Amino acid sequence: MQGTTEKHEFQAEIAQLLDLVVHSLYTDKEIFIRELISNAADASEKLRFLKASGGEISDPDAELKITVSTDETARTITIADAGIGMTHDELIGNLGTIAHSGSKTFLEQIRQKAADGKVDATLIGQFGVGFYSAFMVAEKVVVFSRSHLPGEQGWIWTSDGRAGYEIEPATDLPRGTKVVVHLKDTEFAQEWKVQGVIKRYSNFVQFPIELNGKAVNTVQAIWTRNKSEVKAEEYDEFYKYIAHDPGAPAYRLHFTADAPLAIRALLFVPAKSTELAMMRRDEEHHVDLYCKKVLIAAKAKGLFPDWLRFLRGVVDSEDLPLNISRETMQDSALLAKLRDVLANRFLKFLDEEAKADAEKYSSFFREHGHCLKEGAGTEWGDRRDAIAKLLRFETSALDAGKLTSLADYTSRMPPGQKEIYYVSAATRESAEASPYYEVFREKKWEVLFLSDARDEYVLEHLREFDGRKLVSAEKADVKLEEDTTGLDTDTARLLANFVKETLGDRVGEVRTSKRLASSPALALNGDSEITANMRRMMKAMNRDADLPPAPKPDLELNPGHPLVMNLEKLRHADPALAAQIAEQIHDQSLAAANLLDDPRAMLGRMTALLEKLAVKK
Ligand code: FE6
Repeated sequence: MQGTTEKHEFQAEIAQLLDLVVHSLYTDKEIFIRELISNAADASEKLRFLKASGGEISDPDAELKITVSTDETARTITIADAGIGMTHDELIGNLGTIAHSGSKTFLEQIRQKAADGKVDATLIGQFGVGFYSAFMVAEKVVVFSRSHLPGEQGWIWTSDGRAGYEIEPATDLPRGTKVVVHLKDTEFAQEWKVQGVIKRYSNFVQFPIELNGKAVNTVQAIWTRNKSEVKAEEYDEFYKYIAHDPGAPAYRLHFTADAPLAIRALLFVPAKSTELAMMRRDEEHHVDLYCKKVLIAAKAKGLFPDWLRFLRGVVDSEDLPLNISRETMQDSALLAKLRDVLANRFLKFLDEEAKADAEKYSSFFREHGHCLKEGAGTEWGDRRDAIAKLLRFETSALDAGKLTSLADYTSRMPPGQKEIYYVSAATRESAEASPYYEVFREKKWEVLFLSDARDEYVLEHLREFDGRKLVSAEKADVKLEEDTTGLDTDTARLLANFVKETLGDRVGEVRTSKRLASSPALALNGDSEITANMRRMMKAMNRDADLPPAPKPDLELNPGHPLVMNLEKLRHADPALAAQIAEQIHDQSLAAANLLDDPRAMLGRMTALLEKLAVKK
């Protein structure tokens, strides 16, 4: 056999990853057992499926069980399965390249955390690279594997996790994979220790697990059991097992249905959003689809709408054909029905949870709300209305950090208020300081503060809630009570004419306002279709070329403001200075509305005005 041994080097990223695994992962070293058993279970699950759907496999009678053996004197732990096994190329491909989409992100994350000194070994399983975790405890790992494909021979893969790996052919291997971990110390070569580790979660593994010849688990799919017979800890352990999440889930929904489809589902919402942590969209789904306990599709796309991609769990339906493929997953009518039932059931569940514990629901929404917003922005009809009820926003009526539903907002509306108002701004502070908010603060009408870029899209898509229009404060036609202390209507009109003449076509219309309290003037986006914030977002995404040019904003003067009242006198006494002040008021209003692109002219003029002021005193 000597001459047939091939030597391979690890790809640079893999070498780095292994280095991090060996030197930075120190807590929870035992998870490597869980990861290797999980790989064995996945491989067995795939084989069971192939068998059930009539595929050709070698050793068709080999029993699908997972055997673990420990040897204290040899200092080894061995995990073997009769799953689909790996070919020569798969053995090389699996560990030789970082083709897996998550691996690069994983590497970045783990590097970052290693620098902060807080690497959690469970990270590794979350990215589907659990096999590497063996190198936390191993001085050498030997993998024996033979693929289920008829005619394939066996292979032996050996590595110390440093120099690279060797691969050589083997004769007489049974179908499946055997991983022999040569340990650095004896801890995981001790039977009682390993037994404790396996016991904790092995009841969720769908295959018998034997440790040194003795059965350790009772195989019964947790989702097929009666709800009243499953303990909360068992659910939590199952969640940790399938989600590779060390923490408990935020929500759990275990339900069965008989009509229109026979369904048993066990769904979880993670307490923490992986999307927020990774700062990127998760393109995968994480719910597995079973038919009578046989896995039909892992991470099944099309089982839930994309905006429910944060869900973890399993769905089992007797009504599905076993041979449903990835393609038919997308367009089968049965799947569409299933997807409908599941999404509606989950929305109903969320609605109940939101009513039962609003605080808890708010923390859920902070983590996963962006997904629901995506749903509200893409769905139509009843589904969209159901999601709209589940949205939460910051609002002027509640303290910072507290969230309201649209239903609670409408219940607080005073009799004269007919619409739901919102202000979009990057922060709550700038929303509160917005000139558009002024009239609402004076009237004590509630305004939603939208700080998430998505919110405005969502509310535009919704258009109304419970029969009430959703209106941007920028476009709202809301007036204050008549004020008799300011300029009279005719004088105010003359002043407005003067300002319009001064500004020329730098401004749209200039008129008197009935909605201002403390600002001298307000710039109003004259665009009836697109809010200023929307325009900024489009610009940020380089999509502003698609938009019609923005019309010049209108200017509304506050006839009761001392500066405006004095300006009226000044335009007779010193027209040049009055013009300068009018220009300054205009620029300041634009700045307050976040519509001023270039502040330089304003700053120059400001300096000139201050100079005059300094001379006078
Ligand atoms: C993980 C070893 C590379 C199968 N069965 C089992 N483990 C599997 C696969 N893995 N990938 C496929 C893995 C190794 C190497 C990857 Br080298 F176990 N048990 Cl089919």
